[in-house]
Amino acid sequence: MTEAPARAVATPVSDADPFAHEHLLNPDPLHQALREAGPVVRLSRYDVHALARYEQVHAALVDWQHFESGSGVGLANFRHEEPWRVPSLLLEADPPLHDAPRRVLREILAPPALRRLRDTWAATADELVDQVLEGGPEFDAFTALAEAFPLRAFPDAVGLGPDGRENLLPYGNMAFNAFGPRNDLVAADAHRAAALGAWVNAQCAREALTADGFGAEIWAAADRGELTYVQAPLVVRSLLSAGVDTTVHGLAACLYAFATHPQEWQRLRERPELARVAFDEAVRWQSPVQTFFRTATTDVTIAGTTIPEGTKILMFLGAANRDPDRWSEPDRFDLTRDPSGQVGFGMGIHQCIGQHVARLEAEALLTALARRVESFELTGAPRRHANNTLRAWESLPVRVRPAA
Ligand code: OVV
Repeated sequence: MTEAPARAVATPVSDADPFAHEHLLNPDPLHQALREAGPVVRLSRYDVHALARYEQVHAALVDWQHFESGSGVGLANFRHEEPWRVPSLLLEADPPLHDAPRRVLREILAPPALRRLRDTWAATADELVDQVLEGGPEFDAFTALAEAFPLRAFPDAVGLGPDGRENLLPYGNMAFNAFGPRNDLVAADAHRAAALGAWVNAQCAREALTADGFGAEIWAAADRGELTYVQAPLVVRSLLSAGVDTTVHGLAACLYAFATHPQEWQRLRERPELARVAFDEAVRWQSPVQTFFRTATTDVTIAGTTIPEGTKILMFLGAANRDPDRWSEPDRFDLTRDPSGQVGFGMGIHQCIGQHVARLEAEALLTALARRVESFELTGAPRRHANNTLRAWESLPVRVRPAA
């Protein structure tokens, strides 16, 4: 995607702070302004370049040679700043170091390997939905479903022990805040960062994991020589870092979408096999992971703007996923569209490796709900949760009409 800097252009500059609460809680207006400003915008507040159009975000995601991850995928540049934890072998690594961990985890989380979970998770979802509905028609769909279901399904699949699971969501929230600037959101968790980190690291040890989960399979790959024994616990850590909050807010995006689009809910009830497309469309529409950074490995010219070697580029996945040049009526949640190509899971060599796990969770929960819930609606204003990276939720109050 790099080009000769033949026609230098005046790069638009924005002094907006994308990590201010105002924009985190309601990102669409800023996304639109950045898309319209140009293909590359300099963010003066952080002295980084930003991409908000689909074409440039996609191009940067697939060009790992020019846009590296090894210097960190947050604002912090690991060339100059100490990372807050040992860097991830998957997220914060480039080929060739990235290759072995990626290959190992891809096999473990591939659709054929997940088949054994399908019936278990369907039963877990049925049981959860029954329990919630027994409590009456009004509940908070965020806590009762979007948070509760992944917490019942995923930690068991990894093979975590029973104790301390309440640390998973706070740790993920902290990890996703850490990609942003050291603002108030990072400061709010500083007092427990060490304790949460120590708990997560302890769960990555072979002895802490059951013999039949993803964690044990990662350690077995080390036994086969596909990973070192130093790498294995860090790959387990990736599951615990990226695997819970993402699915929680992705499922919340689905529930919010359906609560506000009753015709689409009817469509899903008639054709529950649409559950997976519905999840992908919700991920496009809300983009639970809003942003990631890359670092330029050389001077890179995009649409006439030269981004200097060694500097950070902020990719607005959420803005790309609503770019009107790529999507018709991008602000509409629409089960008849083909959401493939959306960049909510990224694209290229770092594309979300857990996406099949997430889709399976969504399929289980949405089909369980589709059988039992004729319609549902919001009973109050949903509440967002501010996070430097996640488009996150705090509350989704709903009332359901149970199916006959
Ligand atoms: C928070 C996060 C997102 C994606 C990947 C990872 C962490 C990782 O640790 O690999």
